[in-house]
Amino acid sequence: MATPATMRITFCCSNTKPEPWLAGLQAALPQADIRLWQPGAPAADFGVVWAPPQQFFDEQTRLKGIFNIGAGVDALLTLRLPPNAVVVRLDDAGMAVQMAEYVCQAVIRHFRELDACALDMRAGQWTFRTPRQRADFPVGVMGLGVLGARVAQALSHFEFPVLGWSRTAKNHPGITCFHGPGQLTDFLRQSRVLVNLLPLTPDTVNILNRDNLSKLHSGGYVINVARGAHLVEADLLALIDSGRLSGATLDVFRTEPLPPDHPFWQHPGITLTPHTSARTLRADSIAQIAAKIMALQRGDSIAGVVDAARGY
Ligand code: NDP
Ligand code: OXD
Repeated sequence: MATPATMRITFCCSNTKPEPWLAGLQAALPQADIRLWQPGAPAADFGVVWAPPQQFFDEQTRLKGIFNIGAGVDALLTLRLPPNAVVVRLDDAGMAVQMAEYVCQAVIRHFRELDACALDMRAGQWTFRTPRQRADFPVGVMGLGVLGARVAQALSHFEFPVLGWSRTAKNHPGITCFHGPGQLTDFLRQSRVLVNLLPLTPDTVNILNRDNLSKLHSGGYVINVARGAHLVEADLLALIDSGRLSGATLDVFRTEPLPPDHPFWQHPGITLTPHTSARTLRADSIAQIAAKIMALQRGDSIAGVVDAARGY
């Protein structure tokens, strides 16, 4: 009887220390041959990747599955991929709760004027501000997927009016749901704080532009935690500087790291973080990827498979 061939897994993740990933994957899949990819490496069955070079896919033409160690696959889908490989994104894997805590803190910090309060205290001033009405701060969440739905739910627990916008129709208790391009204007007009959790696709690039952002309530606030290329940066700056919008919290940028001379660095109305709102958690991600590789080997279906034509 023929011995079943050993499953080969190749790991090719930029800006990622490989050793703990290789050790974790090996512990989770002891029967597999798991190696760091090198040019000329033997053909593998599965790839675990983040921002691999095109050469990786040009050589690894027999991959059955490509596991992206992030939720967003926009960069991956710009590469020529092996035609028969399924592309799998991280499906929460500990990111949803991080995104919920990040967005809730940004909304609450804005709503409660905590930055102004901290500045007053720094200046030795014990001052109170008139409490604002939660009902005056409807929060619109663009994207009601794995992360957006969790964020919308978390915001509703703080009793903000929450609206959501997705590609297909949704029904989430407590969230006013909109969908499709035909309902985008209504969604924006009813939002004061706008949270972006869309994937970056040809349909969503530059969606945070002057025209759309001008539909928010006067004094609107923008929280971009998805991708930098969703936002037309000059439009945001102009709208804040004119007073039409009150500010923004930005975690992602068109160029990362943010260039040293970028106007965002010193802008008093903009709070910045370095693409850190929801980090990939190694142990959770390895457990999810290993379970999915075993499911695929058994011929079972898995969640988180990317539809390349849709772009996410
Ligand atoms: P999902 O694929 O689970 O959800 C995407 C959501 O966007 C879905 O609700 C989808 O609609 C909606 N959508 C897609 N295209 C459109 C469109 N054209 N118009 C309206 N709605 C649209 O993704 P995740 O929630 O897991 O992640 C979202 C993004 O967050 C990632 O793609 C990534 O870019 C970003 N991200 C950022 C991180 C950070 O640290 N800053 C960390 C992790 C992710 P439908 O439900 O109808 O399909
Ligand atoms: C992701 C990210 O897509 O970290 O997971 O941005």
